[in-house]
Amino acid sequence: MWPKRSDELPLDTDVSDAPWSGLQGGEDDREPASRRVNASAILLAVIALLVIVIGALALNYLTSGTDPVTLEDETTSVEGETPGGTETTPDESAEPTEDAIDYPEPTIQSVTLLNPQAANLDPSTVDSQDNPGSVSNVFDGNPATSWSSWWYSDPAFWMKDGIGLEITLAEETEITEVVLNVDGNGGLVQWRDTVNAAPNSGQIIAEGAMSAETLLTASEPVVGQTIILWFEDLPTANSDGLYRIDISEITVR
Ligand SMILES: [Ca+2]
Repeated sequence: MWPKRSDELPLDTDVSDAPWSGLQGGEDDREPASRRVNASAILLAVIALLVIVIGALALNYLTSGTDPVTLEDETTSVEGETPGGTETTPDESAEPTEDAIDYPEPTIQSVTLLNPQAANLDPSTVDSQDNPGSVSNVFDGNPATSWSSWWYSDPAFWMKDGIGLEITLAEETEITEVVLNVDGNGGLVQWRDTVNAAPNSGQIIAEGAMSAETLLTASEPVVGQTIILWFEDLPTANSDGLYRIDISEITVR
């Protein structure tokens, strides 16, 4: 049975192929093969093209797209943010810093007499000339206590150009005004931008004649911790009419 059927099957196939005519059947058999080959080749070509195109696009996108563009964008954006941030940061920090520092109220920590030419007048009295021991009375908060210089026969001193005071604040701050409560009138006091070693040099920040409330106002606020006053001419004391400096209080604003 099986061989017969197997014999019959090829016969049937032969018979079935035979009626379609051998050439046509052969062509029919070849056409699908060639179509299959062509289809597979086309598919392979299309896939290859797709792979190449996608790969090229991916490479272009990855190389040219991400690296420079993204980095440039990042760098430019970072740089753009950084300068902007730094610009805004100092502005923001400057505003808060000014607000944060807010320049504390000037508080006098000490006052020292500066008498650089005392030896010209009398070498033996350099340490006591113009009463340096009572200078602290000018910032004790008590208007009844005061510091007085020696009295001189000439309002322009004698044997020296003047005397000075060094006011040291508790901390650096913004200074706009120095107020001297003087028991006298006239003379000349200068607020100088200098150091205690050379109190009669440097730029003059403010100057004026003395009175009960002598105001030395800077044209622009000065940031610092030290104030140098230089008395170039003596006022006339109210108490006895002598050429002498008599200061009860100094206030720094
Ligand atoms: Ca006083």
